[in-house]
Amino acid sequence: MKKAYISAILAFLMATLLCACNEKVQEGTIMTADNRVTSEETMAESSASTQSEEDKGMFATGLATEEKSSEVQEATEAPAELNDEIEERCPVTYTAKRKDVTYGEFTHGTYDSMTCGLERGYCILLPADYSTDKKYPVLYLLHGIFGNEYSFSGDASNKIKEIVGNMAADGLIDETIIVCPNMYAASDPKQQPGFDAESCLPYDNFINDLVNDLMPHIESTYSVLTGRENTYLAGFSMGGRETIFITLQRPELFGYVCAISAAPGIVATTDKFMTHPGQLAESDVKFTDDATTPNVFILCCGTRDSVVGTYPKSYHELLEANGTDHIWYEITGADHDNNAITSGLYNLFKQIAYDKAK
Ligand code: FER
Repeated sequence: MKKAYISAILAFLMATLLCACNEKVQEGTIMTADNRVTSEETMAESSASTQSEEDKGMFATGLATEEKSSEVQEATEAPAELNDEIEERCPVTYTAKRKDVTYGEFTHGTYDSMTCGLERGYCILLPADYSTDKKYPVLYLLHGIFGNEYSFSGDASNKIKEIVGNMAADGLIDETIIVCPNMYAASDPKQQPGFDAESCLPYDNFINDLVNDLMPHIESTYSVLTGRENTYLAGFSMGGRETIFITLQRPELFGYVCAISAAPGIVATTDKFMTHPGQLAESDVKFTDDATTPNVFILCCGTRDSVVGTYPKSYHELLEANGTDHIWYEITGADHDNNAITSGLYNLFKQIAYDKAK
């Protein structure tokens, strides 16, 4: 009797210990205090349906990076002489809030999508002194998987407002409108994105919504310059994948393009998340011979990207093998995060500045 009692107590103690250990392991591998995913397998293992809203947000706009003080800073670096060299990191002088610059604010709008048969939303960053007396170039900026039109405007650490505002204030680029669409172009409002082929189809349908519905809406609603020279396209991760796809399909529409940390799936492959049927055959990852192509087509990715790994590099290698001009660079030490986003945006605008100054 006494023996059985002692065994029961021992079993209880063991079970309690095991539970505690398990919790520790979960804390250690899934999330750190600042919500960064720390193990590669962790993201792969969590299927779309089990992803929390917080997890999904990380995909849409990148892993959280440490937020430096958001206080107004004096620019510390003098802007360098304009050249066409890629810089891996966006200089602090462009990400910092400057006292003498007024930045634009995001607002929300809607348009009728014939493609989806729905009213759909977008966020738009107008320059601070937006006026119908002027006309502005437009950048369409595409979010990551599980995102929506608020993904970029809701994350102050991507420094979009600062980069575009500071570069315009320095006279490098013209004041530019940035449109952040909802890239999930589903006809059924109840359909949800996820890591399976069918759930990804609405992303591949966005090309139709963008070209036939959103761009005409923006061009008729705001005071914008039209044509490829004044129309730019960029995207992060799933948005980077669709940026490449859209550019290859409609290269005549966009003069300046940047795909940041592009997700797999343009060509057939199986990664840690899912099997991708592929949007294109490998031999079609190129511009057709007679196409009017972008003046600048950038692909970039962090060297430590824990979500898309070397897929962006494989797109670069495929484009190169197929003879399609582009710029490829890596951001040393960057993960699937805002270091890659700020870098891509800065270098896109820098190439625009250089190209237009020529
Ligand atoms: C995938 C890997 C990454 C994928 C999508 C992503 C649809 C997108 C990540 C992101 O947008 O952050 O296999 O398949």
